[in-house]
Amino acid sequence: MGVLNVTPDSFSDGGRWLDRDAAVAHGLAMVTEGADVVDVGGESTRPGAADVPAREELRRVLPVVQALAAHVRVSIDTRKAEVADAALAAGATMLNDVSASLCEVAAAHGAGWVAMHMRGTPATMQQHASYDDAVAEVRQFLVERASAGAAAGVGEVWIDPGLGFAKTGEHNLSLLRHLDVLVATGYPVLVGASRKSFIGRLTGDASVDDRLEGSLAAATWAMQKGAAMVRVHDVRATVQAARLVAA
Ligand code: HH2
Repeated sequence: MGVLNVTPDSFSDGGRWLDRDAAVAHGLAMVTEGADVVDVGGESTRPGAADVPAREELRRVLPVVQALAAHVRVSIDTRKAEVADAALAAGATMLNDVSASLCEVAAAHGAGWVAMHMRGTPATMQQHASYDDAVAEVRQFLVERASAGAAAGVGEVWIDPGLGFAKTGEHNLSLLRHLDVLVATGYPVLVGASRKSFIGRLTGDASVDDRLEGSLAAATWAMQKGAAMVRVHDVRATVQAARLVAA
């Protein structure tokens, strides 16, 4: 899954793909590099990010979703039902739902649905990074949400531990270390570690543009532990790693 943030402020690629044509070209380039899905988002969810009004989010994402849907499976990364509904109507076939609350919208469109674990909102989530047992609590939340999605009629339910969302670096590492616990639920697991700050911290404060090797290690680890998909910025390099893991 290649990341395409049509935002001015995403932590790693904010501002680069705000122009529609540049965003579509980047999406198509990721397809050429081997992405199976392009994940289009119009609101940054980095810690402390400001909310974006639905109208602005729609203005950013809809033309990009429309243009890419003819070429590749498109997923829409949003927390808003209104944006999800419009993007799925415009050709997206997967709803990447970091709020894990929009299963009805996915069901209404016959779309796939990713339930990601988070607490609070991006503005407040780092205040909620406290667990007795992060792996067990994340698992319990995701199984409950996934069952709700299936009951709502979603035929393709994914789960995602939400690395960096209401989590410390230690929580992220624990979830990666015990990813098999999520895989054992039977739901396909999506993991997004790409370029996240815990990778920077573990690699001598590598800047966001300098985390490729750490990101590849995290993606390779996740795939080897059974993740069915990884959400990444660097598609070409990750596809090469994925082919080796698969072989
Ligand atoms: N991470 C981000 C955004 N969406 N969706 C899923 N399912 N899993 C993730 O780990 C995930 C996600 C954050 O990364 P990014 O899109 O690069 O940045 P921003 O939120 O600043 O746009």
